[in-house]
Order: sequence, then structure tokens, then C-alpha cells
Amino acid sequence: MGDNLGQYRKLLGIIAAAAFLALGACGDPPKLRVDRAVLVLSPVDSNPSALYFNVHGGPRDVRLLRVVSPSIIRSEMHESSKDTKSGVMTMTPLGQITIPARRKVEFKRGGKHVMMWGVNLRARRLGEIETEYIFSNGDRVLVNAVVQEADGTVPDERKAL
Ligand SMILES: [Cu+2]
Repeated sequence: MGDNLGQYRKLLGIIAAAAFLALGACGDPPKLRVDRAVLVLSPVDSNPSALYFNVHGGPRDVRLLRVVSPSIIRSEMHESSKDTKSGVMTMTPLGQITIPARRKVEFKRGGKHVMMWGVNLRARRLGEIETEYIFSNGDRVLVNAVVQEADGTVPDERKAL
């Protein structure tokens, strides 16, 4: 009887440990993060380039305040939309963008994007640019974005090296 009780207790211990591990795996809170960042260079140097990326929401709703980089002069968040009557694409500057908890917000061609002015030679040569996403909860997410020409090829300056 004593032996049985001991084994029963041991079994309970194993079940409790397994349940704890399972909770740990499922209970991880979602992490606010950014991926698939690509900066598409403007064919004309004086015109802004466009940054596209995905933001994955964390455990709570937050707002994306702005996106900065040490390799540019300035940036603005925009939304592209098509005028239903004329069919002409227009861009509107956006203020803060809500990133709902556990949801993905895509910045993509024909939609939301970040315009960047004055992309420096270093970023063009590296084919990569450091971008920082600043959120209303104080989170700052650093991501290296790929730098591409408008046709998807590597930047010209890189070829020239
Ligand atoms: Cu724009």
C-alpha cells in the first residue's frame, strides 16, 4: 500500500510537471516585432524611396509613431489610395498607426509605406539599411532592411564597387 501511494504521488508529480511545461509553451506572450523590411530606392535620387515591412502585434494594442534611420535625412508614413472616379493613385501622410494585439499590419506597395529622403551612399553600397520602429509603449525595434532598386536588383553603387 505504501509503495502504491508513493508511485501514485510520483505519477501526479510527472503530470503536474508536464502540464507546467505545456502552459509555458502556449502561454508565451506574442512579441511586438517587425520583419520583411525592404527599402525600394527611387529611380530619381532627389525623390524619396519607399520602405515596406510587416509589423506583428504584441500582447497589447500599440501605435507605431515613426520609423527612423541613421542613413537618411527624413521619413514620413504614408497611405496610398486610388481615387475611385479618376483612378489616379494618391498618397496621404499618416499620423500614428495602430498595431492591434496579436495581429499583423502590412506596409506594402499600393498601401501603407514609409517614404525616406536622402538615403546615403553607405546604405546603397551595403545593400542594407538600419531601420528603427518607435512605438507608443516605448518599444524601439531595430531591423536591417534590404535595399533594392525599383526593379528588385541590388543597388547600382554596389555593382560599381
Ligand atoms: Cu508615400
